[in-house]
Amino acid sequence: LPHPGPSDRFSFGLWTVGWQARDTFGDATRPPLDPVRAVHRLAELGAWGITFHDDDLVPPGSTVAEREATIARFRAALAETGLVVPMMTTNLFTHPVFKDGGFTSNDRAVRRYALRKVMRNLELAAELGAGTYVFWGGREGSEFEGAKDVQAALDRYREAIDTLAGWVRGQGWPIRFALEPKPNEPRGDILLPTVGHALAFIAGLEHADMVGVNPEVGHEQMAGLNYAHGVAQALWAGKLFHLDLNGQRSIKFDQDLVFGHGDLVNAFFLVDLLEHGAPGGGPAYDGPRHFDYKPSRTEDDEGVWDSAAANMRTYLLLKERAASYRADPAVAEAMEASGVTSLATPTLDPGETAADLRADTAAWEGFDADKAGERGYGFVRLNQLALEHLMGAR
Ligand code: GLT
Ligand code: MN
Ligand code: MN
Ligand code: MN
Repeated sequence: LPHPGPSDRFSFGLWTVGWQARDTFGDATRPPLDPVRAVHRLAELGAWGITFHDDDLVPPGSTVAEREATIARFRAALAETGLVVPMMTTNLFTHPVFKDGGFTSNDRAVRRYALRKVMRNLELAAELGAGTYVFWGGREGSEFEGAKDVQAALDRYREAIDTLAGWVRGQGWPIRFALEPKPNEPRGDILLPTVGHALAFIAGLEHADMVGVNPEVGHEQMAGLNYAHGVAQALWAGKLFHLDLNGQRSIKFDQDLVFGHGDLVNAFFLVDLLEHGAPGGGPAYDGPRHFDYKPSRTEDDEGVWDSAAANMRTYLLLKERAASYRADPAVAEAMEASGVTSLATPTLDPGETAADLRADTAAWEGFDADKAGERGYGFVRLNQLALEHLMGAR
């Protein structure tokens, strides 16, 4: 079995292995996890990075001196293990002050407080060298249409991101922003619910070039969407700045299962895309392979670390399976027969205009649509080859 190491660039949120498994119906099933222990255990397992919200590391209510001591102790653990902090983010969802949102709360003073909370943690992100700053707006939304002016909320969302991006740019920090979509939970309906909504929002930002997306497997699948397709569109737009890998089984509450423990076939094609890029030459992904999962509530401490290791093993196994899929001549032949590779050929000839096409009788008058409609595409054969590689039968 493959063993993870720093060159695989696997990272974990402190809130993932540190989740105490408190849910809507039940109390915590695990004791708190010391962030320093998380750093050591993850490093031992072969992870490369650790990510966190401001409040995951520094308990809310800490004095300035306590905050500094906590950060110093954490930094010592990083130095000792070689673990890096590639991404940081802000908790704008736990405290009651954020019950109607942070950047888009109906209360202006709350919006100003939210901005200051982010700025404080961005200063730390710059110090720790985190290149990506994630914005997950879990509380930005509503339960009732009449309770939120969505257009004004989007104005305020844009104002927040523009203000923070301008500030980061002015400071000269090499930090990019990544917006994380989610359709619902904890709010009934969350703003920027999918990758597509987020990409459209980003296009209208003042510093659009430094803002991308952080798509999470489960969040797209909760909306019944195809995660690999969402990631492909983000890559196509040059906006896949970061991602959250986990597992989800169908349209239901956010499960945050181990990567691959949900839709395994979609996970296979996702890893294939991330590692190799699109079959037609579209870009691969070179950022962190970040896991945002929750060790199931049934697991004890040993189960927490087993599940962390499971994420990395599943990724590496899928990477190996995807490489064998791509290297198989039978697959290349099936892709060719299916027209998958020919989709990369432009529909018009070089220099050909709409008027030229209008005059091309072979494209219309001489084209036998009925005959062309008889073509079989062989997609099922191609998919079966993928499954056989995935199952280790080839
Ligand atoms: C929270 C959420 C995740 C986000 C994190 C970043 S926090 O656990 O459910 O999907 O990625 O704020
Ligand atoms: Mn996430
Ligand atoms: Mn989730
Ligand atoms: Mn989550």
